[in-house]
Amino acid sequence: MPLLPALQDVSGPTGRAASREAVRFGALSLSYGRLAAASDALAGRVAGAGRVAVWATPTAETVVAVVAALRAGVPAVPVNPRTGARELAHIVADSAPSVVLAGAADVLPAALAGLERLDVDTAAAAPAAAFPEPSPDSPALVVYTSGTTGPPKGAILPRRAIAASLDALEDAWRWTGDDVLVHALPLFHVHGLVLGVLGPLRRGGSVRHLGRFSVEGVTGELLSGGTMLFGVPTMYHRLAEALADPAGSPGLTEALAGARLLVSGSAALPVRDHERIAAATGRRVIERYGMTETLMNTGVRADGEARPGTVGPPLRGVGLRLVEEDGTVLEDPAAIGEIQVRGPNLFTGYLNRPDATAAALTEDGWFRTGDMATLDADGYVRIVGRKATDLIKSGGYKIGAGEIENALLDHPGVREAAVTGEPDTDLGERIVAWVVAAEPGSPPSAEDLAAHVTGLLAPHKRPRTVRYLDALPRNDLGKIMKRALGR
Ligand code: MCA
Ligand code: AMP
Repeated sequence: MPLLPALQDVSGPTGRAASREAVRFGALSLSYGRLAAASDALAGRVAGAGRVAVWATPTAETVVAVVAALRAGVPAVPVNPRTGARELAHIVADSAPSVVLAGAADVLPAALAGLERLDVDTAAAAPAAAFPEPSPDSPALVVYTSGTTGPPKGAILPRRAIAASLDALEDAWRWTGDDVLVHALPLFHVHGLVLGVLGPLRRGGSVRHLGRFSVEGVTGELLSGGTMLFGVPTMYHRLAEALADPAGSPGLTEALAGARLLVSGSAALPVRDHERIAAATGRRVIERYGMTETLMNTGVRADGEARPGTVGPPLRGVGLRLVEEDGTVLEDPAAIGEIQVRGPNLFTGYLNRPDATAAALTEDGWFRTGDMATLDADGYVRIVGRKATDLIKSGGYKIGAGEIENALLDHPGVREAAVTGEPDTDLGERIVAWVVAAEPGSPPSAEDLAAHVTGLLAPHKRPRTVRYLDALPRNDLGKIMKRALGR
């Protein structure tokens, strides 16, 4: 089966009728026929390119660009349009795209100026070209994801992983072409792009993207035909807050109560928000657990029990085990161990990083997630923490403390810096920078440091709190003792 069967043959027996809506962004709606035509027209132009960068704004242009690359069998590298100069330079140098795909009105930064630019036209008509389906093992996407230290790594996702993971979700959630997915997730990560766009397109269903998250937007789309909502816990927290103030959000209770599935992922959904939404709407949010490198590993089934604090059992085809520090597989499911996963949903490796790929996988192909968990008696996975304290999840984004520390140290007013995550009711974790100023009498302001990090890396990596110290706590070997920083 091709990766996107509904686009292969828009009017044939396997495809949806050409006039059926595929994607909607605000007032712009693309039918399957239009999406197939626009993406095939672009596919003809990118065919043969080594890799293409996609300027991944939350727009229909991004969908056309990614689908075109998939049709042409050219790996796409989705780029956060808010990426700062240093991170963008790294992504461009590392992934070496030959072309960048962007909307005609998009202004691209200097780091992309050396690439051929192709403007995406959502109204383009395709020449009648047939694209052979590429091999399942060929790379479809390269998605950049942060580690504890160093710049982000490009996870190579083959077509088979995307197909396997989306089909496992079809099985778990009874996801069909009749579903209308609503979300407001960014289109440069797995959650928003693979689950949130390729998911509906693989099923022949539709997606309505809000452009940016708002309680009113979610309410409106769910009340006008949306059947499923995907979001990160920060979004569900904001919905729970709005529910607590019914006068301020008319229709929200009915909207959430009427949805077929409310799904949360990318970080742990606080039990309190889960319970608040359940109490107000009678609906329980279900959680699924995944990673950029593994796509989806576990998920509560549509007909399963949405137990707060758990991410459900392994999805179809996914092997999951808990291991001790020394690699011993745990026999006692109630004991805490690191989650390892294996299956067709896995990436093939990090681009240009055989060292990191080898470190992430065991000899027999299990991926070391770094997530710590226990198992309930019926196999439900309960994530209890992370191995690395230097990884922060803020708003559902994974952020490495090391990359922020390096950026802070490049500020002339900073002599020493350490970054930690602190609990935050809205973001899950909040980035906190601990700074020793070069001139203690005139330290750089918190706003200045946030703008500095935003300019080099990305806005979601900026410190939300800055604390000034005379010296960082260090052990006898000179290593910063982050635990002494109040983590
Ligand atoms: C703020 N802004 C700035 C600055 N400060 N811009 C420039 N310079 C600055 N110094 C802008 C932001 O870009 C944004 O603009 C607005 O101000 C608010 O920013 P921020 O405070 O960061 O937004 P927020 O309110 O904290 O956002 C919450 C959020 C967001 C909407 C929940 O965190 C989000 O979209 N999270 C989703 C993360 C995600 O998809 N993760 C998936 C990866 P504007 O408002 O215009 O944008 S995990 C994954 O894929 C795995 C497989 C999985 O399991 O899912
Ligand atoms: P990323 O590298 O951005 O793909 O983030 C993957 C990480 O997000 C995982 O390793 C987990 O730590 C976390 N994660 C994703 N989904 C969940 C969930 N439902 N509950 C808890 N953590 C999650």
